[in-house]
Amino acid sequence: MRGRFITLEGPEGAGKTTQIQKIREKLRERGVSCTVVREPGGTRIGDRVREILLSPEFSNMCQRTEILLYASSRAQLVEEVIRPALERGEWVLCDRYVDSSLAYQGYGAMWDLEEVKIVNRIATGGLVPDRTYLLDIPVETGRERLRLRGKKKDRMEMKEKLFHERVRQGYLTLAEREPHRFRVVDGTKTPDEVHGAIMRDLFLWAGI
Ligand code: T5A
Repeated sequence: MRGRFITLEGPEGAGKTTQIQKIREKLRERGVSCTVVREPGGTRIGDRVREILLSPEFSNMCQRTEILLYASSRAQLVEEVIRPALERGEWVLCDRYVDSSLAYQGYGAMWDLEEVKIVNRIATGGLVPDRTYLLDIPVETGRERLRLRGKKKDRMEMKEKLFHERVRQGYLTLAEREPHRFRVVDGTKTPDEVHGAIMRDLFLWAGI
């Protein structure tokens, strides 16, 4: 039986990485084997593309290049990791996927949403997640978390606050349009509370 494809989405510092680790542990306890990946990256080619995409050195990157680079990293990840894992019957937990391109390049950078969708349909061969958790937090909360973490800002994090506000609203719009796939979770709660909310839904949905 084909595995299940779960994605986590959200603005900067929403807690996706933190939650994915917790979900993996909980699923392991239930005997479900998982492959965990993150975007951009997750393959040798994708990791190189990630360096280009996030380096502040390339502040002059044009919008088409950005859309295509995110999609190319994704194409490699789907082909090399995600599809094979699903075909082996594993669950795949993916930290960002096509919805990130729709939210950031579509809503954030205000590129034509249909064009972003077309490019990504080509990149993924039409592979859509079975379930998507949107961790919703205010832009300022996410920024504060990243500031406390103390890592240098990457090219995307350096974008203006208004850009990130559009990303957040864009995500909420995407979730509204596909209520059967998306679950919106309040990302401002403690990590354990967020985890509890995700697992309650996930167990119910998956019937395990
Ligand atoms: N991008 C990506 C696009 O523009 N288009 C695309 O198609 C794709 C795929 C990726 C960048 O690329 C953009 C989006 C991004 O700007 P990244 O470094 O992978 O760059 O960035 P993020 O995915 O945003 O990862 P972050 O690490 O910044 O955020 P996470 O994973 O959401 O958050 P996490 O778990 O690392 O937590 C951040 C901090 O907050 C704390 C953690 O301990 C950590 O210090 N934290 C909490 N604190 C309080 N309460 C909670 N509930 C907390 N949860 C976590």
